[in-house]
Amino acid sequence: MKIKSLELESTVLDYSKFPRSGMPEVAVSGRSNVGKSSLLNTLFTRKNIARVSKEPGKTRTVNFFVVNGKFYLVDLPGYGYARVSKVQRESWQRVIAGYLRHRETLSGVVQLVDARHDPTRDDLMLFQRLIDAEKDFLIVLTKADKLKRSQRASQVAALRSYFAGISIGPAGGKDENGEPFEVPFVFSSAVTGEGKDVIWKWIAERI
Ligand SMILES: Nc1nc2c(ncn2[C@@H]2O[C@H](COP(=O)(O)OP(=O)(O)O)[C@@H](O)[C@H]2O)c(=O)[nH]1
Ligand SMILES: [Mg+2]
Repeated sequence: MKIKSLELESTVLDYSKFPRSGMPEVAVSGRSNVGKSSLLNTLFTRKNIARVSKEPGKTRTVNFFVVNGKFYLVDLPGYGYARVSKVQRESWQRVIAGYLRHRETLSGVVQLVDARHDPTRDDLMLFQRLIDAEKDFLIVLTKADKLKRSQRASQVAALRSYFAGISIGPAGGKDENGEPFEVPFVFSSAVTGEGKDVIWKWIAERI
């Protein structure tokens, strides 16, 4: 996708203040420090559109970027930051659950997982919520530049085991019945730019 214009339309905390323009949106979600800001900068080919932070867990707002005047790319707050209290964690879970369930204009979620680690408990809870809400999602395995080929394969195997009974495979590929995978994934790197085109293609297909 060619980015002709990009505008941060609003920064909101509260679901009731989410934009009501009716434009379709794709959200980007992941735990703190997963590389979300770096990925957004890569997607937008700009340095520091989304702040790359050494202090995870600070951003609690939801940022609505209008892309090409046509759709929103929604930057959700990072979750799972260790120093966040149980109450804050649960409040975040509630906001996200409500958002996934009730936001009609939400047509897909780009869900980031650190490729070097197993999904966290919060990641798994989010997968479940996405499946329950019947939202399309793309799993983006971040920081892939830090992985060897063999590590990639075992990461994919681990992911498969979490989605028993659900077809999962590389974004753009087909399952044994010739259908697109129910849960597509892609490796990405903010260092090499890997994954960028696949992610944009997936987004473009949802809006
Ligand atoms: N090697 C490598 N490091 C990355 C990548 N993406 C992010 N990082 C680093 O991971 C840390 C957290 O990144 P950031 O984008 O702020 O994560 P966020 O909290 O999810 O927004 C920073 O030190 C980044 O430089 C990547 O693709 N490869
Ligand atoms: Mg960030």
